[in-house]
Amino acid sequence: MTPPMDVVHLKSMVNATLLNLLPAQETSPTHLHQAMHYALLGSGKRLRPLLTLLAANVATDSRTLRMACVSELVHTASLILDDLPCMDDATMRRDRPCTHIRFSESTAILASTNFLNLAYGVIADCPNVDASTKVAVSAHLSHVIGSMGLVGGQIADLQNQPVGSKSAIEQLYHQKTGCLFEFAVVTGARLRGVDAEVIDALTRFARAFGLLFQLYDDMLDHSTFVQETGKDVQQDTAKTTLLSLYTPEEVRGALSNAQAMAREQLSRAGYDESLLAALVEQQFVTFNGAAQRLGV
Ligand code: GRG
Repeated sequence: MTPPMDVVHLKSMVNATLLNLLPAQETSPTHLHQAMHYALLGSGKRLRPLLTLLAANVATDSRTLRMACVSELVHTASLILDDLPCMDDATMRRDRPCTHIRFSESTAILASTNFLNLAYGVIADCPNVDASTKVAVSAHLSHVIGSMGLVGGQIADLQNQPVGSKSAIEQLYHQKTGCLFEFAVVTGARLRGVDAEVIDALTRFARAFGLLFQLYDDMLDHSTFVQETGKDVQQDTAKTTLLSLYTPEEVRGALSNAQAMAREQLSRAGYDESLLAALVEQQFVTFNGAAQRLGV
């Protein structure tokens, strides 16, 4: 019997696929391709591709691996832009200087643009995926990147206007983080050919998981975590975040409600005993540990 595939092994398959999707560094324009290798192949956790593979029931065929990498290409594009001087003005990302610092701002912007272009190309060229699935995945991705998704979340974040309600900031977190998780899990499920009920449950799961992950990211921004992030901390001290808006009891409540919601929806989607559920539980341990260290 084949032993169950572990997450470390899946991550190495994702890394190999990502490398394969890029033009070689020696291919002209070399400066751009070197910047793309640098930004993409650093120390990322590859959480989004892993979610796709696990939602596809640990499928590791070429089409699932390629589709799983789409979210990582988009995520990397967003990190490059987020770090620019005109945005968060960061210096470190994935344990090394940001792409615009190691290369140049113009190269970083072009590398990011080319990652988005590549993402749509990977979907269009993916073998053994029917045209209707490709259209559905592309339309979903367009929504996730656009003004109701990452771009919209980022502009709201940069404008940093007073956030009126907790639900408004939760919506912002969904746009900045949750919607790409949603894309990742739903894409995995689409490749399995699941029904609308499963897609709906996974969409709700991803909203809860995205909220938890963004809350965790806010915690990492605290100086306590400077050694473990591989990126700049205290970037958000002047911004409204759930941590600044919530009392410690409310943060604990939000963590526990979102975990309960994520578990419930994974179970509704039929993933109770799956490696996806195990990965999610492992993430919860990390989130709760960070909350404990911050004293919330
Ligand atoms: C056009 C794609 C595109 C985006 C434009 C710049 C921008 C709009 C959005 C940025 C949104 C952003 C940076 C959200 C934060 C997401 C987040 C929690 C990042 C950290 O993710 P990890 O911890 O990072 O998974 P690694 O490095 O492990 O992949």
